[in-house]
Amino acid sequence: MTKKLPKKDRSAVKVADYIVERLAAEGIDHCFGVAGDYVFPICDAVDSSAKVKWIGCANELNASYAADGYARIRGAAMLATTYGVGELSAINGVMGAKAERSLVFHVAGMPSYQHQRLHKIAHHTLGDGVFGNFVELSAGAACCHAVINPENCVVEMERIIAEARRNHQPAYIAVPSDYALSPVVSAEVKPIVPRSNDAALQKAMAMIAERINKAKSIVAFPAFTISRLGLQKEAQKAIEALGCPFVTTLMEKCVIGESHPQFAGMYTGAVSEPKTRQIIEGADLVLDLGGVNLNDITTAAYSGQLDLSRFVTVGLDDVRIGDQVIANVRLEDILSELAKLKPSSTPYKGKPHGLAPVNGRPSDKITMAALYPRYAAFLRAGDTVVLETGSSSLGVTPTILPDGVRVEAQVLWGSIGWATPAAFGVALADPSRRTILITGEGSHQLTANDVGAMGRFGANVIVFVLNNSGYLIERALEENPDWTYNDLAPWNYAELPKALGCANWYTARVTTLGELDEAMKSARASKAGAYIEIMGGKMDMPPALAFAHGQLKAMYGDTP
Ligand SMILES: Cc1ncc(C[n+]2csc(CCOP(=O)(O)OP(=O)(O)O)c2C)c(N)n1
Ligand SMILES: [Mg+2]
Repeated sequence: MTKKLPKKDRSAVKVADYIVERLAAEGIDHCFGVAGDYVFPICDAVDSSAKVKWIGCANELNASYAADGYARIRGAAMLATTYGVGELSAINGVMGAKAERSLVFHVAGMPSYQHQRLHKIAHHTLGDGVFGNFVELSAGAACCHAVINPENCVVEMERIIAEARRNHQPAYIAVPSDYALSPVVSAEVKPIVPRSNDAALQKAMAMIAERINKAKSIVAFPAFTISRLGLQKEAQKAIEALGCPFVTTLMEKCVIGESHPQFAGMYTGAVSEPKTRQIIEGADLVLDLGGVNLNDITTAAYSGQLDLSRFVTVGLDDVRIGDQVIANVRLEDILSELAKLKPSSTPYKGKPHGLAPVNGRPSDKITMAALYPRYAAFLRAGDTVVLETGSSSLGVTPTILPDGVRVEAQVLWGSIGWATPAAFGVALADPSRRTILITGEGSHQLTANDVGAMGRFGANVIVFVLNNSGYLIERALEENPDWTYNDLAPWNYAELPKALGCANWYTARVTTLGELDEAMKSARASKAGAYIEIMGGKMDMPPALAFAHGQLKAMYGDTP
């Protein structure tokens, strides 16, 4: 007699639904992606979810950038791609999120387990019956990964989420299409929240306090990770309790309001204001809060002299003082401990950094000297500015901006085209703020098609595209500015929103300051999005770029 098997539980949660619901519980309510047959079960789970909305992008690279932008605001994002062709297109964006510590959950649909087991020759493969070719590649762009099956799904999701949160970097989740439709095998799990070890926290704080007490001069150096983790207020409280000046790099632009009395300016190596440079390079103790990234861009070609032996570096998960590392302490816990300190002396008070005056006559052509102060005058509290790599970011970052403005840029990874979809993701992540995209036209050409997605999903971004007839930053970074590879197809940028289906957007192409001022007013008033093409000079560049032009050997090394 055959044993009677229990009836299949039709009401059991499917793997795909479980993954979507579990990610929704991480505060994610949009999924960026491009559909494809292997990822259909995930797409279906999103489309039928009451919590997560499907946000179709023009391609997977755009979707990965949009997810990065969204994650920067929300703390985490979801990206869905199909096997091979889709996930590989997303790798640059996911890798950028890894470099810049933005938490993107990248879910990729794989061919079914059954086809994998039979080594079928399937589409989107190399035709070799091997199905592990791409997992390693996508996993390389994440800090952890899992190949999901119904048995491991519940446990693996907890492991992945905890590990991604610990590092604040992407996680890769690959799901075979038949498994995605199978019921999950339930397991007892509790979400793992990264926490400090109490003893380690006490030890770290005692060591930091000793350094603080001994130091004659202290400076705080909040890192870009403060914004990624949403710890801006906590960092500000800690810095106020310390009473010391604080300095930022390009990567932390506006992490704390620039009118804060303790703000001592932006550190950009030898091109910093002398006072800023003296404060940080001369400090006995530099309290690096979050792990600042001292790369060629933030240090202006490794110029300046920071003495790393004077640093106390509070990482996301450890504290480093000289050769000593105290593991298992979280940045957020150190910040709240620092906030309890009583400042011993009167707090530092720097001279206020006012906005640069707006200059030029209405009939003047638009120069960079007139453009950047205009951005500062245009921006206001409640704006989130997404800055593209290129001359624009080198023009905006040294400009003092009003309090309440948030800035997002991809300074370290620096993949051009990032900012357009990232602005889309930022806008969806927090519609209560106005998202402003500032990009060069060359970068925009890589990903401009997702201006269509902005229109489709009602992301009312104000887009500024600087049209300076090519790759200005590249012209400036070479001895010869006229190589033809820095030229571009001359698009009619201001016509893009219409062609891409953005209804009721305000659009303009401006060549004079008067036209620019008018366009800025109309863009601000637009209930839908706005798109302004700014005609700039082919070699008109902001001062920071002109400086870099004189530092080519330091940046790239001497010719052998
Ligand atoms: C994906 C990628 N490809 C190439 C580059 C090299 N690159 C850096 S900036 C730049 C040109 C940017 O030009 P544009 O957006 O027009 O800004 P501009 O400097 O002209 O204002 C290029 C090609 C890069 N950073 N990323
Ligand atoms: Mg350009």
